[in-house]
Amino acid sequence: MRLSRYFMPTLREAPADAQIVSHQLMLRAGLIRQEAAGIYAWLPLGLRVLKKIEQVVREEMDRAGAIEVLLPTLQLADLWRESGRYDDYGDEMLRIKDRHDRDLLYGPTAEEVITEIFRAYVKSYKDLPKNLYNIQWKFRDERRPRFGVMRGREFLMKDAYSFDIDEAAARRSYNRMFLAYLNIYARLGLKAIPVKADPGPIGGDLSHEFIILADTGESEVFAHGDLVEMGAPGPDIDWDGDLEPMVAQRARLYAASDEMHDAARFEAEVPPEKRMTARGIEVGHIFYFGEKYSKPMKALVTGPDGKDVPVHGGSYGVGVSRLVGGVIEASHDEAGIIWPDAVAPFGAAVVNLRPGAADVDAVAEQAYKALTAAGKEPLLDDRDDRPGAKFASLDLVGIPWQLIVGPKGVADGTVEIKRRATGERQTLPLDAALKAITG
Ligand code: 5CA
Repeated sequence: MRLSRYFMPTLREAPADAQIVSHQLMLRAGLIRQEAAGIYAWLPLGLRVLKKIEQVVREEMDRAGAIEVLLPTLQLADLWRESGRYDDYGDEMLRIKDRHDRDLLYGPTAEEVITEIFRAYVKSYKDLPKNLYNIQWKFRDERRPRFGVMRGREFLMKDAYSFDIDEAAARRSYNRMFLAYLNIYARLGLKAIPVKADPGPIGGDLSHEFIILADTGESEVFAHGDLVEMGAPGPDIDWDGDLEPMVAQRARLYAASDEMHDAARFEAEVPPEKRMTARGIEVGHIFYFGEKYSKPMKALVTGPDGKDVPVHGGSYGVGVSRLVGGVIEASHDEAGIIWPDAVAPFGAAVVNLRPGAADVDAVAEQAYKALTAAGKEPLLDDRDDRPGAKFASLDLVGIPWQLIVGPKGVADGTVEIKRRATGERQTLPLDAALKAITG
């Protein structure tokens, strides 16, 4: 992408109402624009990051055996009347009438829709387990939308739904998601801890939130320090094998958010030097709720004994758009965003310090082509601007590498590279510079 033809509207200052650093930086770097309270347009750079995060989530879901679908944003109120949640959900639900006076709603989650699909097709235990997921916009008419994409009204969620013959099988599905979630956050460069949680309006009796540590987080967490150190299991575990030991190893360590915290247990179970109290951001939430939806909605399957039983369900959410803010909270400095390579909107920027000078243009073009061919998705900064302004905007938007081409270097046969995360600079011949960036 040539920056002179691109749309990257950066701002010198963040609007005064942006309270936390990720919100400020998302506005300044031109990732999003607020269109209404809690409702954002995703500008080109923000969209690229959102898509990258979405893709990481997709790959880890697929790896863990979940199957992607795309559900509608608008749902029939009648389905929610069947489950009994239509009246319970309250003011957070955006209710809509169509021209036939039918009640619709903008989905805040999709347990009912997916249960309706499941019951239409799946009739036998032999077709289980199944786990269907979608990455789709949701709407919750939050009382206090704030912190930008962290608590929006319209937001992008990955929601997966598992179906199993009994509780033991459902537990295996739950475990797959539990570990897949740890892998997702690790790939995004985040430290996430699973915390026992209150199932709230989703219902059920087994639930974990995944919380990334950040001072600006809305949740307070109390946890055993080892949980932070333990990290993710990695992609190469046997997803069809017994995952219980890996989950139990983590779940047995004390971790609770404020509403579930038990100070006496915390002190009894965690030695003083391991007691961690921190603020964090909830970036995922998983639930096992058994027959809560299948029973009222009659999603029955025939078991091995020929009897029909309600299927056992779980649901698993990741806040995809919230994660854009979460990654920034975890990775920035005073100059701006520092994207981890895995989610950077562009892998590198080729900075042409003298656009229009034929020899400089030629080297910049050559670097740009080579990085494109290597799959680095480079940005070519061919803007007619002061070098200082170019560097400042590229630092602000957080491109992981800058490859700087100027007249002096071109005369000497060298370019300069700069790593955004460390600020480290090196002057090298072009080939060596390209090698350093492409690894
Ligand atoms: N049906 C279940 C799982 S699919 C569910 O809706 N769970 S949830 O309510 O916990 O939402 C899942 C994730 O979506 C949360 O962990 C959070 O990361 C994200 N999320 C929830 N509300 C918002 C919001 N208002 N703005 C941004 N992200 C949100």
